[in-house]
Amino acid sequence: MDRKIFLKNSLVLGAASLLPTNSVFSQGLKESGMDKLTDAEGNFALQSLPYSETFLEPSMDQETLHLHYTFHHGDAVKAANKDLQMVRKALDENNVEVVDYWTKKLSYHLSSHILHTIFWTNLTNKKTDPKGELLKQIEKDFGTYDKLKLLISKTSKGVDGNGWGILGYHPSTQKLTIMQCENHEKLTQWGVIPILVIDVWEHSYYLKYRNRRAEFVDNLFPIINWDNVAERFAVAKKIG
Ligand code: MN3
Repeated sequence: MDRKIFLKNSLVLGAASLLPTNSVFSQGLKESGMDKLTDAEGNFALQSLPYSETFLEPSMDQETLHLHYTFHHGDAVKAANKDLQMVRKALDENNVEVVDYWTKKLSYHLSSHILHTIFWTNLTNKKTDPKGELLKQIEKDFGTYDKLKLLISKTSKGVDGNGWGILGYHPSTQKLTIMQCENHEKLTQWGVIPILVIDVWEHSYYLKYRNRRAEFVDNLFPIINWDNVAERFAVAKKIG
């Protein structure tokens, strides 16, 4: 697609109004406790964004959001389907020599799909703050909300190469924990359920912020949807 057509399409998309709040993302979260990652046939599927592409401006510009969602997240979904297919094909053909390669690819692409799906719902265009049970848990595990902010901000800014800053809840220990994820799948703590994820891959910010990752992370804080984080926290606690 040339740039002219891309911009025209983007404007049309950008003009679309905010989708209903009961989008498939939060619907899936509410009904099953899980984000909707697959379609009716069980294939990994990219769901619609829960808002228009201009909704997060100026913190996140429309062009970045369009490219990020459509191509970075979208292509990861396609690739995860292929990876899984290739593992099955290898088993069918009794060719287990290649499963090592496709298993690693699946881990990378499916983790990307999972984290991006959470990421879109973690953002909104108005300021919110943690309250209620979530705030109590934050104070128990980190002291204050400001200390948590400092920790997740520092962790996100400090990722080596591409990756994520993640706040998660660990049902087994009943604690919130901060993780610094490299790529999409490295440095996890098994069993932790991510409730807030911050994408610090260069594709998240390079068009608008260039090399200034720290500025991007700082500008993301005012648009974090703490209501969505609280909803995720409540679901994660039920699982525990
Ligand atoms: Mn990304």
